[in-house]
Amino acid sequence: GPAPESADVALAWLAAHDNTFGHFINGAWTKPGKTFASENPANGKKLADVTDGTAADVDAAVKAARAAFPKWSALSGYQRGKYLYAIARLIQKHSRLFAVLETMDNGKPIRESRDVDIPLVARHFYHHAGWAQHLEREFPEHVPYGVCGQIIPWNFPLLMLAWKIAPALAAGNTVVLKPAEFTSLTALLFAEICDKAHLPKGVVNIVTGEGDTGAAITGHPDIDKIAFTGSTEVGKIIRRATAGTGKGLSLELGGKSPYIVFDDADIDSAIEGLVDAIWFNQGQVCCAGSRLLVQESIEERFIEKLKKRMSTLRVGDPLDKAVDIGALVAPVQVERVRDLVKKGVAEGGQLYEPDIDVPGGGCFIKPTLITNVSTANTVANEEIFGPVLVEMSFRTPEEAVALANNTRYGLAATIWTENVNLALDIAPKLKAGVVWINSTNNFDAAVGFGGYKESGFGREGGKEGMVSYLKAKWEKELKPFVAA
Ligand code: TXE
Repeated sequence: GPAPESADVALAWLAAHDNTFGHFINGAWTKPGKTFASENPANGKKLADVTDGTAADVDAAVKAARAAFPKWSALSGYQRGKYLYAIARLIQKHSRLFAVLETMDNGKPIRESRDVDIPLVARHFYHHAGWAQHLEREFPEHVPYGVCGQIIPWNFPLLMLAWKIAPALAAGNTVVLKPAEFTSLTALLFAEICDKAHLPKGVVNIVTGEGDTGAAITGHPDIDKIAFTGSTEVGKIIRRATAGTGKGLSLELGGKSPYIVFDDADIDSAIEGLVDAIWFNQGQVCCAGSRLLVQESIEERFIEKLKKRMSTLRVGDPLDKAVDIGALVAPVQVERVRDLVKKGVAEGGQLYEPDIDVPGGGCFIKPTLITNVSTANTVANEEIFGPVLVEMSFRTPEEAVALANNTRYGLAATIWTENVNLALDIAPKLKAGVVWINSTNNFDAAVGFGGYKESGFGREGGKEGMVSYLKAKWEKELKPFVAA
């Protein structure tokens, strides 16, 4: 196969920073404080030391964002759009560095960071640059919130940053963003991109740290809106923490999304879709198709084919361009996934792991299938957030809908059938923010994404996502449009 992607470009960037980072506040790097290590989950090697943000660091970042807000929000949308275009172009220009750094920090295959994550990041900034220019016309009675506190997870580090920062900036807000502790590095590289784009200082502030740093953001009195993506557990903590305040709030939380295969489906396509649904990004995807529901009449044949396909998946070095499944983000996640699999087996599930090689010394887990599962089992209900698929069967479409909706979550759902009438009948009955028909894991900046039930509330992307960074406000006299 092709030679693995070289790590050099990322190692050189880290070395240029002495592998040690402070926060990016008010357009400048702070002196590193107490730090924690950021490791490559594929080999356990330390990549850098990252500062564990204190409440005082968060406060400094909020002050910078507050000070930058009046001028930034007073720019015309066209002027703000120009900065977003500049950021999008710079991300494309440095896409190789971003992709390699993301893969080393997170463990995801380079094919994914190169072909999915980073292009979608650029797309998100281009899309919102467009929105910025239309705001005065489309939402004349709206104003930005002010300072937004944004807390993101580690599964799509730079993409989740883009989902948060692009619409916030387009709308005229300023931000304090905290990346997840496992994956701070591309957010820090992004800070440099903001600088290169001549973004006014204080508009984007990046504060690194763990849960306490996040809590300092959600509890800060001078933040106007919180946007969070992460675990349902922390989402509930944040909802409680902000309940007694006037803060805006959007939550994008966990999922246990059904992947429904009817007996008339194109089986080969359904299996390829499933590979994408549950083994993309090692299954660490909030909308992963993690609950396979197969119509009973084809169950045996389908599972047999699926097992064959699983045995052709390649698990290994994420920088290897031929690898399908890389490393999970951190040892603690490997433990969490293994514990859930053990529970699944203890409760009667039947385990299948293909007989394939997996490298040692890193956070690798084989693609895993658990069959013979019932709705009462832990693995049928809890988000596993790993490369583990759980399977159940159904007889009728009504039963498929009931099983699909039998969850506290509701982020996504997939239907596989050649019968378009059936698909269009089922789709509206599924309680999920997005329903894919004969495709899966499709995203676009122009489409709002978010959940039902405990998967959270608010939408990101699309018009809904744009509106979520604006407050309705009626002013008698509208500001005239000022061209730059
Ligand atoms: O998430 P956390 P964890 C799920 C997934 C995974 C599990 C645990 O099932 O196995 O959560 O992952 C910050 N106040 N998802 O523990 O803790 C934290 O620093 C404010 C699904 O890593 O929710 C990080 O930046 N912030 C999910 C962010 O929250 C706090 C993606 C997310 O980490 C905080 C991630 C607090 N009290 C995990 N505590 C998805 N929906 O995609 C932590 N944080």
